[in-house]
Amino acid sequence: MILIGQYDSPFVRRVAIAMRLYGIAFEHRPWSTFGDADKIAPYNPLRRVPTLVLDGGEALIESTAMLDYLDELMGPERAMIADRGPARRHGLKICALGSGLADKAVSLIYERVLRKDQLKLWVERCEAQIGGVLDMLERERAAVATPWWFGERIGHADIMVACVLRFTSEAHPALLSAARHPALTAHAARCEALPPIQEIVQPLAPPKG
Ligand SMILES: N[C@@H](CCC(=O)N[C@@H](CS)C(=O)NCC(=O)O)C(=O)O
Repeated sequence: MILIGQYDSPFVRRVAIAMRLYGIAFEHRPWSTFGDADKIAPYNPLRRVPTLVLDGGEALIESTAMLDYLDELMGPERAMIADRGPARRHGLKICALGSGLADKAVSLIYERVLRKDQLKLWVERCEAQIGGVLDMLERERAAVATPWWFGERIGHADIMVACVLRFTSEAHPALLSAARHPALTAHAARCEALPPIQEIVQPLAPPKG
């Protein structure tokens, strides 16, 4: 399999970390969304990353669809999310909050670096959405007594939240703080201490306007 995209993307990183934790080998093509858009386009006309090219040539888009495929390969015992019921719905909700937060953090960085005059209405909306999700995730994580969000094993929710926390802290440091988000700060530290997660990392390099 070929994973296209750079590890400063929280979406690319969550997929790469899952593949590493599952022990699935892959070729990494660290193409940039803007600089290498023409290389990405034949696989994904959205020119977005991650794009995952399967061994038969089929290209998957959307990180959630990639994890769904990887989970199917692994089977329900090894999958890093419950296979049904309330635990699955809750796991998907935490993942959706994390990936939605990443969407807004990415939008906001594009607004800041690509637009000459930022649109105040959009900046304030993104900041309110980011702040609201961080506060909800903080409450949710603080209420969990187990080492990981859903028990004794790391899961997709843990990884998604860790990836978006790193991205947000690099892209918008004023929006995230240990004082306001202590449980999330501890969560990020626990995840980032794991060797496979430490190895899959890249400092943020936003596009230039
Ligand atoms: N929902 C998508 C989001 C992917 C995404 O937004 N990727 C960003 C990089 S972090 C991208 O490709 N941006 C370029 C663009 O939107 O044109 C997923 O989960 O894979």
